[in-house]
Amino acid sequence: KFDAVPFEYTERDVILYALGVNAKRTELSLVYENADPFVCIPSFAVCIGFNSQMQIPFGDLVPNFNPMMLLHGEQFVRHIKPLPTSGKFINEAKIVEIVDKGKSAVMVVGVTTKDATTGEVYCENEYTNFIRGSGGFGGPTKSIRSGAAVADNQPPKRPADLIVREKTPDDLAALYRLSGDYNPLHIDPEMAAMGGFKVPILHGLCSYGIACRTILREFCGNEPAAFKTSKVRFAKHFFPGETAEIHMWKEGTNVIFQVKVVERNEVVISNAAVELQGDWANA
Ligand code: HDC
Repeated sequence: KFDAVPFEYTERDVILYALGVNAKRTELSLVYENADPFVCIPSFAVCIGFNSQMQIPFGDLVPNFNPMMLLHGEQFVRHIKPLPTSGKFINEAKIVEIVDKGKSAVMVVGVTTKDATTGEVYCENEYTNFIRGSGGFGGPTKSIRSGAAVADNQPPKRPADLIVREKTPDDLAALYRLSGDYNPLHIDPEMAAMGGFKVPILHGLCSYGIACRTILREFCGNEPAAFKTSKVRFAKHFFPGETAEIHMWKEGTNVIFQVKVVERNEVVISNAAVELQGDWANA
């Protein structure tokens, strides 16, 4: 366990996040504070918890740590209460597990977000950091996690129930950084080259946010309380400017989904689902 880290945000941050996950000016509920309703996209939960990871001494916990070799591997969020459009929270971080994958290390950081005044829990994040070149330290080779956080979420055999295409702007990673992940991998060509990429790549959490924004609109009528959990695996990198194609299947209370990059015909998000609750789960 690490120190509790406060996090405060305003309506401006909620709008900036929506624009950072490619919301359009016409999506008034997401980008206009006077809209009725004006809502916070549930996936903003990942931004609230993100900075409490910074206190973790990655270099003391795995060998040969190089921050440019760290990629976001997976994300899980338990959406416990809908996020307000402004608020003051406290984040408590802990290491959930560190798995030794031979060449790489997989470090899962859990963050619980509580209202700063009432102590009520609003969301729980699990950030899976995939650290290339930091494996082989003799740690456990298999995860001990279970449940929705590690669910396989294989798409059914039938064609997707819905496919939405969305071109991303070249500048999307530059904009998404302002929601709190200032990792140079997403803006600095020299740092991206150190990480093995020809140009800076998009934040995994930005492509996750694009998918969550789409599912919120298409399956939940923009009602944030519909989200119960969300989980994704970042299977391949995504370059800003490419076109996301989001394939969605309603299966029971889940929306199983995949994100493909059209230009390279690559699946960049796999093993992914948003679990719905309330009326939206049975719709
Ligand atoms: O899947 C590969 C890949 O490149 N994925 C894309 C990664 C990506 O683009 N992520 C988003 C952008 S990076 C980002 O946003 C960083 C952000 O800024 C983070 C900030 C955090 C800051 C923290 C504070 C300082 C790759 C490279 C991840 C894996 O590919 P391979 O090495 O080829 O792995 P593979 O041989 O297929 O599998 C080996 C074992 O690893 C498991 N695995 C595979 N992909 C995984 C993964 N585990 C977690 N997440 C993934 N994405 C496999 O299951 C396999 O395990 P096992 O041997 O037990 O079966």
